[in-house]
Amino acid sequence: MRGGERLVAAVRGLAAAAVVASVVLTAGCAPAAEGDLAAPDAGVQLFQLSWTSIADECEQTLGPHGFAWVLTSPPQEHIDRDEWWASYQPVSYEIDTRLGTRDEFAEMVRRCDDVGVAVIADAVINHMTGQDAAGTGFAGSPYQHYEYPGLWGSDDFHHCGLTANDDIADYDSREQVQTCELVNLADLDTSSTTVRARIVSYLEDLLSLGVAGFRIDAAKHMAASDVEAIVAALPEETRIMSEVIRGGGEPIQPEEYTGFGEVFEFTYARDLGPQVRSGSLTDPDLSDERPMHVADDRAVVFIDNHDTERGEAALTYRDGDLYLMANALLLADDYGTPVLYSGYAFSDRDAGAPTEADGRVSPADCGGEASDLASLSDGDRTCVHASTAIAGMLEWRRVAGSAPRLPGVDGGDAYGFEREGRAVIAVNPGSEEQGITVPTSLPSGSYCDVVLAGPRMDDDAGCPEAGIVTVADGAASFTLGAGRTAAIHLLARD
Ligand code: ARE
Ligand code: CA
Repeated sequence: MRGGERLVAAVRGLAAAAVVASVVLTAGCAPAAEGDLAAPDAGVQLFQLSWTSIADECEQTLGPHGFAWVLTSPPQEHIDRDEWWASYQPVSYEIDTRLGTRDEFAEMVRRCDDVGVAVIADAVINHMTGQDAAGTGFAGSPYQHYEYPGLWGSDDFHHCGLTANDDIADYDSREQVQTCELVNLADLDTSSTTVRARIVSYLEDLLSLGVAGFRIDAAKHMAASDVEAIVAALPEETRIMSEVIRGGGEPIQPEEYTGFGEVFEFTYARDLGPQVRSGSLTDPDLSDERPMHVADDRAVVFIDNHDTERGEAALTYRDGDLYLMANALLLADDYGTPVLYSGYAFSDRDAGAPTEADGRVSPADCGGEASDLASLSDGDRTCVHASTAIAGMLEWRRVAGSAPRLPGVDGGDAYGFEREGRAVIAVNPGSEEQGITVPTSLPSGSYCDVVLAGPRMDDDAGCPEAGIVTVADGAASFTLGAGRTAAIHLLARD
């Protein structure tokens, strides 16, 4: 039995115990499937966290809280610079970086797998470095812009000849975007079969260490047919998540990359973030086809990532309660596969994670708890993935399972919706306390808010007074302070 199956089996054991309890509570009226719990599906990006620290987080938090996978920062040798983005300038495919050694990487994969958490590695395969001067990589490999001894020579790169310096200047030109250089990064000729074969052997090496799949960095900058040819050479079960930022009016669209894997759907956060910020939430399109979104089973959705948290628009850890609210709504939705983001506080967008004297990123331990987002200093980890509220919502999501999202209701600034017959969420992005009543087919009774109290199914402690939510006459009644999120599910009766 693989780690994931073991975890599901353990969770099913818990679910069975919950069924027994609820049968007593509901005097035998519970539907037969009440205790069914969907397998975990949510992931988390642990940005610039060392391999050993990720392994610790898998055991302490990700496995127990029910994350299915973790996305790491790029594992290949990179340029030797302090900025975080050094990770995105490969020098060789040696697994030796500021985040740890090859052995540490392999050990991380084993430890995460053992607690049911699959590892997805960030694969930077569109390009090598953007350095004009010769240099030496983090693990000691010498390089020049177009020369990587034993790996690549000048002929292995595109020299697009379409712009003055061969850099991408116009995102409306498919040819520029895919064959010129993204911010001066030497662009591999991914149409070449020898280049593809070498990239495949790098990805196979990571698979041999046990990774389950890859984020394909800058996928938009490779023709979909090039990425597809690389993916086709990998085992069929390899999970692929392409980064194709949806650009208004750009010719290259995420849909081109859905034939061979999932894609990060940037529209999701662009829609939800401003709504949460403005305090005026409305339902997304609840049909199977959401406009400007890839199909449900192809979408990886998120509130922020390491790029967007450095931009203007996204909700980030800086938004505190509203950030947690947006992440709770993400986990509550029935569209796509959610990935949370957990990084570190910064005031300089380029600043790397704190490092030791030897240049390796310092160990970081969340101690099983999220940080207080309102009082972080530069370099402090946000530890969002360890939040009680998120743990509660991960449980909520598994209880909601495949139940459809029903139309939401507004109550002043508050908003809420039900996952039919399974779970209800309500949020108050406004600045004053607000009551809201959400219609629901949950049985009447007293429930416990999993955002406040955390997962309930393996917790025998009573619900804190502030977390009790009553369902009566087909409606759940919430009283929500400013910025508060509350969520109840079928298996969290008080
Ligand atoms: C750094 C310096 C540059 C320097 C370069 C070379 O900042 O000034 O020229 O090094 O020395 C990351 C950082 C970059 C960094 C790079 C390499 O963000 O700042 O450059 O690493 O170290 C486009 C791409 C998309 C890409 C974003 C950032 O389409 O793929 O730009 N995202 C991924 C990663 C990044 C990473 C890279 C790719 C490169 O997530 O973290 O860069 O590996 C519209 C378009 C988008 C476009 C966006 C921004 O929205 O639709 O396609 O995204 O504008 O231009
Ligand atoms: Ca390219």
